Amino acid sequence: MTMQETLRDLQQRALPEIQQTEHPEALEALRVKYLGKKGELTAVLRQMGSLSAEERPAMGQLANQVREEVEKALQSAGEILRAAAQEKKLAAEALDVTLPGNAEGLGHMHPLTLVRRRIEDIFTGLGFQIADGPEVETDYYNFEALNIPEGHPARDTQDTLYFTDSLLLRTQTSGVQVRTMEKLGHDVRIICPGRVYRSDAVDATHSPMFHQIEGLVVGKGVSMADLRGILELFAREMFGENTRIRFRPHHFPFTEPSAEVDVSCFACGGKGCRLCKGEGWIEILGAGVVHPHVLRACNIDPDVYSGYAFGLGLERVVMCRYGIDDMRLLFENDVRFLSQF
Ligand code: 2NM
Repeated sequence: MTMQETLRDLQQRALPEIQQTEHPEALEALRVKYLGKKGELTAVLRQMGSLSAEERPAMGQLANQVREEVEKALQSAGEILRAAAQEKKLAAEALDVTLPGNAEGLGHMHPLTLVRRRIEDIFTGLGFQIADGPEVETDYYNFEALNIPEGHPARDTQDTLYFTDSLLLRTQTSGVQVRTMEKLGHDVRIICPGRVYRSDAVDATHSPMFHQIEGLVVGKGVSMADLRGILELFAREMFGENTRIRFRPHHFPFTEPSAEVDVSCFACGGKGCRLCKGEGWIEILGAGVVHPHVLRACNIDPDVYSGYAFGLGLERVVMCRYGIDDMRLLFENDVRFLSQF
């Protein structure tokens, strides 16, 4: 073959080969094969030295034409391949923006939170402040200041979770009330919602952690009658305006006199039903007039000032209110249960 024929042959093979290429890598391989440093065109150009001075310009021109043709073919094949790849990618990523989205559930309050906030609303509406304090408490604030002396059964390690002899997980929120009386003196109107701990095994009615809301009012002339009035208002707000309350005598070390407080059953109105176990009444609170020893421990003169206090178990109120018969449901966080509230 003459050099001219070799060049034409090169072009004739290269162009269809380039046009049929389907992959960018194959296209690059063809560039190397035909135009690369060790490629076919370079090989032909190396032989130019053997031509005469007259032949050389025409051959040079032809070689340049062939190079241009091959480059143009590579260029346009490249563009076509890139466009096709883009098409394919767009098709694969196609997104119908008119489809409905996947709605994320917003979630809502846990029933314990719902009822706690309801109770907080009722008492703040009656002029109470909300107080809180440490869950790790000293034996002074959890027991001593509350007229529960050493050796009292309530201090038993079987009921109380101790860290050391004098440091424990609070078994009631009363420590917060003692701290508040120490700080504010004889003008106190608070409720203390919070977690409390007892050394109990888990069953349908017990949990080693549960929630209490305690209330405390201290002032001049504060009496059992005021306690009764406030609890009646609370019960009507919480359980309906026809709700009645009743006091039964009881004993607490930190109050004297003390009472357990029942509300008339809000399911049957007092006639007796499954919820109140035929009683017509449901016990939800403990309460009483703050013991003089407790006031004195807080530097409040019991001959001048008096107070009342009460406490309720939040889980119990939630269970009564929603007819839940197993406390474990409140702590297992099963969404199928929780989503009903
Ligand atoms: C209850 C029942 C009766 C109570 C007493 C006090 C304090 F600090 F004033 F002495 N705080 N909470 C109290 C009284 C709590 O829970 C069933």
